[in-house]
Formats: sequence, C-alpha cells, structure tokens
Amino acid sequence: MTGTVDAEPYPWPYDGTIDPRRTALVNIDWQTDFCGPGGYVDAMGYDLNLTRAGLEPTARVLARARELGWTIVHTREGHRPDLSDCPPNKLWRSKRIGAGIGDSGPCGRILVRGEPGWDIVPEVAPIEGELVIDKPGKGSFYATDLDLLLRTAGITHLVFTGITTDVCVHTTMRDANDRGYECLLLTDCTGATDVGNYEAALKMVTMQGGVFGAIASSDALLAALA
Ligand code: C5J
Repeated sequence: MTGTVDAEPYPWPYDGTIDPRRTALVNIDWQTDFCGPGGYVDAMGYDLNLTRAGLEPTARVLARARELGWTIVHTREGHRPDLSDCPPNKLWRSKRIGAGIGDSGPCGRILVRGEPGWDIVPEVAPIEGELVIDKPGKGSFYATDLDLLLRTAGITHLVFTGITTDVCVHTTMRDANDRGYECLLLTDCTGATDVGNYEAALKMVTMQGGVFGAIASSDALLAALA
C-alpha cells in the first residue's frame, strides 16, 4: 500500500489506497500509427511531437508499475486485414482526410492488425505476461474482453497513459468511470493531435468534482509510490 496522489480535483484515489493487487496501468494505443513517422497520425499531417511527448514519462511509470506488480494493460486500435470490423463511416472519413484505413503507407497498411504501423513502439512495448487488448474502436471496452479480464483479476483502480487524450484515452476513461473503476489520467503521459484539445480533455476530467476521475503528473504518482 502507498500514499495518495497529489491529483486534481481530489487526492487520488477517493478511498485513499493504491493497492497493487487492485490497480492496473492502462497504456492506450502507443502504436506507430499514432506516434511514429509514416503512421496514421503522420499521414493525416498532425505534429508527431505532440503525440510522442508522453513516451518518456510513460516508460518511467511503466517500469515502476512493473516493479510493484501492478496489472499492466496495453491496447491497440486496429482492424482485421479484410476490414470486416471497420464501420463504413470510419473507413470513409479516414479516406476523406487522406489516410485511408487499409491503404498502404511507409509503415504498411494503415491501422491494420499485424502491420508495422499497428505495433506498439519499443519504448513502452508489452512484455511477457502483460495484457494486450485489440480493439476496433476508440474505447477499450467496446468489442473486447477488457472488463472481464480486469474484474476477474480483482482490479478496481485504473491509471491511464496513452494517445490520444481527447479520443481513445477519453473514450476509455469515460467508459471505465461509468463501470465503477476509480480512474487517474497522467497529464504528461498523454498527448493529442491538438494542444487545445489536450488541455480541454484534461480540464473536462476535473469538472463536477472529478466527473470521470482525476488527473495528476507522473511525478506526483511516482512520489506517492515511493
Ligand atoms: C484516434 C486514438 N485518435 N488512439 N485514435 O483516432 O486516439
């Protein structure tokens, strides 16, 4: 057991206890497609520095969580090679912005499972025994067994890192919160394709007394785990 985290808008967690047996680190979509040259975000023309910024602090948190024996989850957004799990509107919109899902690029077929661009980047890659969730959507619970795996492992508290803050991280955190998980988002371990969206997404979490949970820096979490 460790101390509480200096978080906003309340010291996290609400019940005062970070129990390694009940806490999971959830790393969302640290894939080349979202933070590497030649991937999906790059093809759309967004600034990769924004989505890569959280890699180094995330690697530090991941190392500490591993030492403490937390459950570690990694997610990957992607589709089957025949795109049979890609809704037509998602496919259409991706083509419209010039980064068509399934199209060939420098990192293989965009957002297709098994392709180089779909892989998690080496800095925060999963190791043996960690949970890897493949998801076709933005949220990590939709069309996956994540909730079953977490509940079976007795997990009640989730700490989030990943990209992008306003899309897959937010969708997952909101859903997790509705399911009763006590959630913390690490502010320097996440990034968006737009600074304003990043800032707004963080602020949204803190409204209404912590409408989706709380936010804190990685340093604040690591201090609580010292
Ligand atoms: C997006 C994600 N932004 N991982 N996916 O399309 O946030």
